[in-house]
Amino acid sequence: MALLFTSTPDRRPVWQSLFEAEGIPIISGEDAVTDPAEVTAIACWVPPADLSRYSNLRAVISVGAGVDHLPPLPAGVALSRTLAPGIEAMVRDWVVMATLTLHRDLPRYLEQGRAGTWQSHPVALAGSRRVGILGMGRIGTLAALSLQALGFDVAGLSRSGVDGAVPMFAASDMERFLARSDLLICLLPLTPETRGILNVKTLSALPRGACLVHAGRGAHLDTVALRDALKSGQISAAMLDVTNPEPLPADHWMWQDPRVIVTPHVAAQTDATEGARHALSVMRALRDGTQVPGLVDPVRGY
Ligand code: NDP
Ligand code: OXD
Repeated sequence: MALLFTSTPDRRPVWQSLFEAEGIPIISGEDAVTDPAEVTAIACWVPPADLSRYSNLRAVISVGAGVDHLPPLPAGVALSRTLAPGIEAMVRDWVVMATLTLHRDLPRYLEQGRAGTWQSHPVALAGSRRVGILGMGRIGTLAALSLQALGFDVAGLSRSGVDGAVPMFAASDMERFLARSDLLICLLPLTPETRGILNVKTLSALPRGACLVHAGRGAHLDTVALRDALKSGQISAAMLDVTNPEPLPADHWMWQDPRVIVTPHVAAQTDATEGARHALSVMRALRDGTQVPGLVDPVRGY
């Protein structure tokens, strides 16, 4: 029973020492595999192309929170996404930063600053800004609580719409949710249902002049729809951590538009210790026959 670790080499020493301390064998890199039958689980961002050589493989662990980049796994192989408080807190921090950036008109002041223009504009109270969070899972809920503590009028939307920390809408009530979102935050997983969800129809359903904060996945957003919405004034500004494609080409219009701020998918990075701890919990579950933590439902896709 061993874990094959194929993620970034700089994390290997931390993983190695934590696994050694627990007495669970770890193999660093595919080149180091001598007997593929020993591999019980693989921790990776992208798994090895040929999984069929690992005849005793029982789980693949995504070293991130998202799993949309992974191919379908062979039958009987569980998919686990890394559950780590650090990932959730980092994305929460990025979302709070982006929300305040747009709420306090920073793109406009940065543009004015480049022209040497000293000019003030009205400042709205946080409580007058209705924030809507699309995706109220582990990260959406954390972000909602922080934004609520800052005074924003926060609501959330999930597939089920079950009660949460803030007023909730179900996916079937999307229009009503969008109509009350002056600032829309996307924290959805990418699934067949959510691909392209930020499109002409949804952006048009927001109040005029709404802002967009997006840290889900690039393929949620139709960038042509965003460009048109910025042009018409339907959307006033956007801050994005994820794009389609990634990396965003150097000549992409979004880099040039002063109303759009892009960060290069850095809202969160998995801390090596937290990632290794999650993988250890998966290995223990496989050993003890208990529920694998972070188990992804292959039908729902998250
Ligand atoms: P969770 O699985 O905990 O939560 C997902 C949420 O999305 C749930 O509330 C779920 O609803 C909701 N949802 C799923 N499908 C739909 C749908 N069709 N319509 C409406 N709501 C839907 O995920 P996390 O909070 O941990 O992570 C969310 C995403 O954040 C990740 O999948 C990833 O894409 C992104 N992410 C980005 C990072 C970055 O660096 N930019 C870092 C980490 C994550 P329900 O509760 O009813 O199931
Ligand atoms: C993740 C990410 O899914 O980095 O963890 O986006």
